[in-house]
Amino acid sequence: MPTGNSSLIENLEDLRKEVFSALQGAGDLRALEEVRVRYLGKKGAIKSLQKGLGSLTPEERPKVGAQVNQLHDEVESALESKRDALESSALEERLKKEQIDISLPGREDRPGTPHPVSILIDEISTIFARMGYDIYAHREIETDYYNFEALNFPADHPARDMQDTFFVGEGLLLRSHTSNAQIHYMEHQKPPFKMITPGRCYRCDTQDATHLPLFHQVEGLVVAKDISMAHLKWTLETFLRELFGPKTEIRMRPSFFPFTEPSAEVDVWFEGKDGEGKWLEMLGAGLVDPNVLLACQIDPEEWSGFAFGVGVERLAMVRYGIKDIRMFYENDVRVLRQFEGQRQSWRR
Ligand code: FA5
Repeated sequence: MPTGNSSLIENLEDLRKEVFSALQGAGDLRALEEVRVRYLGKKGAIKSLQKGLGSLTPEERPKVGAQVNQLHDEVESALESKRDALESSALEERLKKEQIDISLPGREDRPGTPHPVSILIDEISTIFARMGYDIYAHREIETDYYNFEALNFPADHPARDMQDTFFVGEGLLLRSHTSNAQIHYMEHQKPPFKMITPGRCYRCDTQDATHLPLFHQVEGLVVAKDISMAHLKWTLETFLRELFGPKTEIRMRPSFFPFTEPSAEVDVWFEGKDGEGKWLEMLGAGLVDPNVLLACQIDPEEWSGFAFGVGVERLAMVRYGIKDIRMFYENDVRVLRQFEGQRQSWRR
């Protein structure tokens, strides 16, 4: 700290020049902050000058003190304007970098679409609801009783081998068909009634082009007076014609299910684009076995019924021309997006 008045004033002049050239040289906010700390900080040059004023004579002190304070204020306001200038140029640069190209086309907002199997279940439900059917749903984790026994599959009967089952312990299994819902429904409803029950089924089947371990069925059940195979055939024909068009032909072949007697497999005639046609198996059906009615406290002397179970993915394959059933669950959006808008245009 210089002692004499004149040398201190000279020092102040040098310091002023030094500070202002440092301010000019500060190219960004960080450099500016360094300048502030160096000259105005607690241990900065101007602050030390202010602290040193005490060693001056009482005559010198007010004059020199006023000059030091003036320098302090000048530097402070110069720092502030420099900070403003640097901040606005930094902002400008950022805006330039982040500029939005408003001529680019916007990103398309694509909210997903229903899965084709859901679309089909919806359509099937609509068709049957129009015919006065109740739409019913029941559980997928089931007891042996509802999946087999009440449906007239006695324990150890070879008919159980027709459905490779996932057992999940404690007498429970994943239902292998939607027929379990027939029993639940009949335990609570008095005939006459008509119902369908769509839902997931599980079988320990090896996956291939027509089989999945998880698939969907729609089960139908009608119990009333004097129900015959003619009612069943008319119902299935009406349903399949609604779904595939009015010229659709079906045929029934004798088959076997423990819970229907007689039983039938139902095929649909499909003509390919090349004009060649073939029968495709779509579902199982038959007249409800009297033992099933008895298991649900319904008198088979008074009531009779028909039932059917159709595979939804198999219907969807034909409907959408998909050759491999696994494509429905690979979740390739290029496949699934083809069904956008199908809900509105499904009827031929
Ligand atoms: C049954 O499941 C019987 N419960 C159907 C039934 C109901 C008959 C009421 C009589 C009265 P089936 O095992 O054939 O039958 O299966 C019926 C349909 O489910 C088949 O025609 C097929 O379309 C579909 N399906 C069966 N297994 C699979 C599988 N692993 N993957 C995809 N679809 C399948």
